[in-house]
Amino acid sequence: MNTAFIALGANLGDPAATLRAAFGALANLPESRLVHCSSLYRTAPVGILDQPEFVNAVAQLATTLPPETLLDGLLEIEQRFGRVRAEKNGPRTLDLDLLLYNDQFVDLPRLTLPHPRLHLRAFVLQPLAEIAPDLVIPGRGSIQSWLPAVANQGIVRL
Ligand code: PH2
Ligand code: MG
Ligand code: MG
Repeated sequence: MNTAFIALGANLGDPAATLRAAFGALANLPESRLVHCSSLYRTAPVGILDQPEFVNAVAQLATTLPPETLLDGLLEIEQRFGRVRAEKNGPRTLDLDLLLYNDQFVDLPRLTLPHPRLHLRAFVLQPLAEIAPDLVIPGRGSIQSWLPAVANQGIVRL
């Protein structure tokens, strides 16, 4: 069994309802079991600031799917939830990002692990630390050591 962490984000439609339904879709991925779901968090947009607030969360999966097959499954779920890829970093009905897969490093055109910006974003670090407080981010160190640096980013647990 492998451990994968997935970031969920949405800021169009009913983001909280979408994320709850997306947890269900993750639970139904083949060869996979949903182990933990974080709380939902209301978060200020990062990058493009002129867009609605996000709701974010993180899920932990136990899976025998290899990383790229899991990624295909995540993209398929995004499509099912009506994702349209318009502006990069712009509004979306559902974004599912593979954050970590065991302690593996992956450097492929369509998949970088660990996710290259996960340690800089409160909307990922806080929900991740909620479900995996003892996590060590490969190449970066303990999740606890990165939390203070993002304490000024607007994020509220729902
Ligand atoms: N996702 C982005 C860009 N900015 N900001 C917040 N708060 N939450 C997100 O999920 C998010 C973002 C690109 O994927
Ligand atoms: Mg993203
Ligand atoms: Mg994405």
